[in-house]
Amino acid sequence: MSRLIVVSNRVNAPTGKGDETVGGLAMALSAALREYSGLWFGWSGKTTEKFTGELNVERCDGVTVATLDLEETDLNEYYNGYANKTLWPLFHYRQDLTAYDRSYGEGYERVNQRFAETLAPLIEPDDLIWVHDYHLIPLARELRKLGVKNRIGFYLHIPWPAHQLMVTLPGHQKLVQSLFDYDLVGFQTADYRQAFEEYVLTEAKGVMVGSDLRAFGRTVKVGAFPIGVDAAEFAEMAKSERAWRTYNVMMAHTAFRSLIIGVDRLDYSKGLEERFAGFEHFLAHNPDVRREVLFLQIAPVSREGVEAYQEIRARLDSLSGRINGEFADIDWNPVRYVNKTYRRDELAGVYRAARVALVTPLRDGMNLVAKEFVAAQNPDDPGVLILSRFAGAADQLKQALMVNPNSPEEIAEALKRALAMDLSERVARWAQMFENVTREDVNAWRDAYVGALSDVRETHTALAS
Ligand code: GDG
Repeated sequence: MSRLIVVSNRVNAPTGKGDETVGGLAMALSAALREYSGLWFGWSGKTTEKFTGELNVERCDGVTVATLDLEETDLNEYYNGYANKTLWPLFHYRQDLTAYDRSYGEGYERVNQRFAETLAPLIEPDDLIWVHDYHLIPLARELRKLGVKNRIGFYLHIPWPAHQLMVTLPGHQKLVQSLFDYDLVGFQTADYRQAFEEYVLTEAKGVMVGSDLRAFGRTVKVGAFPIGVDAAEFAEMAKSERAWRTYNVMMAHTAFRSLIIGVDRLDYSKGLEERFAGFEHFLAHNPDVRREVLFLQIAPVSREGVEAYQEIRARLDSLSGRINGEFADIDWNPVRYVNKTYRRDELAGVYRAARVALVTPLRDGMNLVAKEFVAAQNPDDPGVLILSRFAGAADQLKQALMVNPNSPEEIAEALKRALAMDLSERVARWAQMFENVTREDVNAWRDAYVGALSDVRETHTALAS
C-alpha cells in the first residue's frame, strides 16, 4: 500500500490523551494517517526570524508530523493576508470583506514554494500526496516544477464560489490553472464541483472528458466528497463520564428550560449576528414561552490577527449584551455567550443536553457541528437540528428544519416549531440523519477520497513523456 502524505496549512495532531480541543478536521486527518501509515506536513504555527526550511519531526499518537516555521512576513501576507483576507471571504461570498493586495498574492506564492521545497525531499516514488484547503492551491504546481511525479490530490474544505464571483479575483486564471497540476480535485458538494466546472468550461474554454475536466493542456479528475465526522466515536463520547458531568451541569443550570445551542468558530461566515437577531425576534414575538428557553452560544475566537474578526467579536459582545439587557429577569438571562474552547467530550455533553441546535452559517463548506450534534443525541429523546440551507451539510441532513439564515423571521419560526415538536417527529427526523452521519462518516470520506486518488493512473508521468 502506498504511503500517504497529508499536507495542510496547520498541523494539529491530537495527543491521544483524550483532552483534545482540536477541531473535527484535525481528528479526521489523523485518523486517515493512522490508517495509511504516513506523514502529516505543514506549518508549525511558529514564526522564525529567517526562513531556514528546517523540519521539526515528531510522533504524535501514532502519526508522524513534520512541520516548518515561517517568517512573520509570510504569516502576514500568506496566512492573515491572501488566505484569510482574500480567498476566505471571497469563497464565502463576502466580496465586501475581500482584500486584493499584491503583496498578499506574492506571499502566498512564496510560502507555497517554501512548502514545496521543504516537502519534496521527503517524498518517495510511490507516495500519495493529499493537499488540503485554500491555503495551498498552488502547491502541486510548485512540486511539479521540482520534478515530483507522484499522484497529488487537492481537497477544498470551503465552498467554491459562483463563476461571476470567482472572476472578480485578480489573477483568478493563474490560481485555477494551478489546480490542473493535481490529479484529483475534491469538493464538499456537487454544487461546488459544478461551480468549478462552470468556471473551467466558460472561462478557460475547458471540456469534459467523461467525468474528467480538460483545460490548460491537462486533464484532472473532479469529484464531490462530503466530509463526515467520526459518528461512532462521537456517540460513544456523548456517554463518557466527562460528557455526563457536563450534561448534568447544563441540565442543572437550565433549570428545566429548553437549551438551544450554537457552537462555531467566531467567524463572520457562521451567521452569528443573524442568528442572534433570529433569537431576539423569537423572544420578542413569543412572550408566552420566552422564559422557557436559554440560548448558549459557544464561539471560540479565531484569526484574531484579521480586523474583520476583531470587529465581529465586538459586535457580538454588544448584541448579546443588548438582548440580555432587554429581556433578562432577576433569575434568568436568555443568552449565554462564551468565547472559551471546550474539550470534545464536554462539547458532546453540551450537544446531548440541547433540545435545539442552531447551525445557521451564511455559507459553509460542510459544517461538522451539525453532524456532531446529530451523532451525540440520545436516541430515545433526540434534539432538533435547525440548519442553514447554505451549509454543505444541508445536502445530506435533509430532515433538519431548514432555514434561510438571513431571515430572523424564519429562524424564529423554526425555533418555535422545534421547541414544540413532539417526540415521535423528533425521533423520526433524527433517526434518518443519524443513519446518514453514521454511513457517510469520516472514514467513508477518507476511503472515498484516497481510493479515487489511488485509482488515478500516472497521468503526469504519461503526459510528461
Ligand atoms: C472548515 C470549513 C468544513 C468548535 N468549538 C469548539 C470545537 N469546535 C470544533 C467543532 C467542529 C469544528 O470545530 C468546526 O468545524 P466546522 O465544520 O464548523 O468549521 P471550520 O472550522 O470552518 O472548517 C467547514 C470543515 O472545514 C471540514 O471540512 O465543515 O465548512 O469551513 O469539529 O466541534 N472543538 C472543541 N472545542 C470547542 O470549543 N474541542
